[in-house]
Amino acid sequence: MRSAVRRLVAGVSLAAVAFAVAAPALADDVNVGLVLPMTGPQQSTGKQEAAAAKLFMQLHGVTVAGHTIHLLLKDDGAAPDVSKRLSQDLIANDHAIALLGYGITPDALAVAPLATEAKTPVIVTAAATAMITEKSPYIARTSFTLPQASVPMADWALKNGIKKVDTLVTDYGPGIDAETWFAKEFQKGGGAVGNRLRVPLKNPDFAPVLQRVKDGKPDAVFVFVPSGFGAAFMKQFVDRGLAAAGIKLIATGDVTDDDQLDSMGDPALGVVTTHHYSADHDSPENKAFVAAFAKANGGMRPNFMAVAAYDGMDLLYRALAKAGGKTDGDSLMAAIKGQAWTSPRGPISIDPATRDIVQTIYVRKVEKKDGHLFNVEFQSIPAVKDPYKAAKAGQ
Ligand code: VNL
Repeated sequence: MRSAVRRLVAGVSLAAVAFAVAAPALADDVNVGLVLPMTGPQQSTGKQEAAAAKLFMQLHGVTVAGHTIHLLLKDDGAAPDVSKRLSQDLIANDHAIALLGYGITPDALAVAPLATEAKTPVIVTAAATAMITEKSPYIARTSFTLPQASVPMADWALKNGIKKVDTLVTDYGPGIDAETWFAKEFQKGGGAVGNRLRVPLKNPDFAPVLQRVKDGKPDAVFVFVPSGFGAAFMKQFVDRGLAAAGIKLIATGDVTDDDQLDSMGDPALGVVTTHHYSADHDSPENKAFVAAFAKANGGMRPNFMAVAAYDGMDLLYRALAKAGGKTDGDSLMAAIKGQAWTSPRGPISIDPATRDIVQTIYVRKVEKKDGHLFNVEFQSIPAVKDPYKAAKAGQ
């Protein structure tokens, strides 16, 4: 088992070397680590994010503030012990100036103490449990937080005649955040929360919990599953007859993930979700991003993981430029705080107080456009801060 992991990792490291051959060998070459699940159940996140980080460098060059960037891609298979070991290697042996990636929450938590100890900036581009950024002053984030996506879903449900909701989430950090923050907001507005159901992260079986939802007859079920599990969930939702029983599906956009949405077919039509990115987002920045991503990756559609990795690279480049080429952790973190720009997803910034992302959350509905399913945005809530940290700060 261990040697199998090592062999895989060695394979990916070779790919990482090939990644960087275009860069000339200069004295001021710097390494940047990208730690992602390229294998295992979370591999769609790795595939999307690695493609997006690579695209950013293709479009913006490999040189910034006098440094030539070498991106070293490592496969952690989403296992936190492997994440930690690979990150330690990148810091100690490759002298990486920053680490990006971390597909699921336990991976990001495993690297937090290393970031603090080595004063190495970690830009979390996937994991989305709210408290991750509190675990080290050297962590910033370009993905999102589950409270950020879930509170607007509760607000929308309250305004749209939904009175009783069951929640169904994956049983770990982000799922518990989604359940907690949806329920709190929905109840505050007068809504009733029925069953609070959870499925394991590994090999989830949706059938028994969906039966309980069906039996309880709520107006809607609010769902979070991590990226890559949406299609399996949607199939069970339909097979178990929930849609036929008139129970509405509302969710964070992790469920109607652009990586899988088009393969879910007509049962996904009409599903309303809240999230920070849709491949259908109507802006010149996004149209250029989607077209370039598709061109470089055999027609692939970028999802919310891809845009977070693209923006993670953008954040690093911006920080290096602002720090005047300084690569120490304190200079880079100071330059990361307060960065603001227009991403393919819309306007974003890094909250200088929390190092977490502030962004627009969109309400979207699955619709068919030119024969393909998309999350079509129809409402937007600008400049949403992570509600968990905002509440703690008394905001
Ligand atoms: C997490 C959150 C992972 C949301 C996800 O997909 C996601 C996490 C892999 O924090 O573990 O969609």
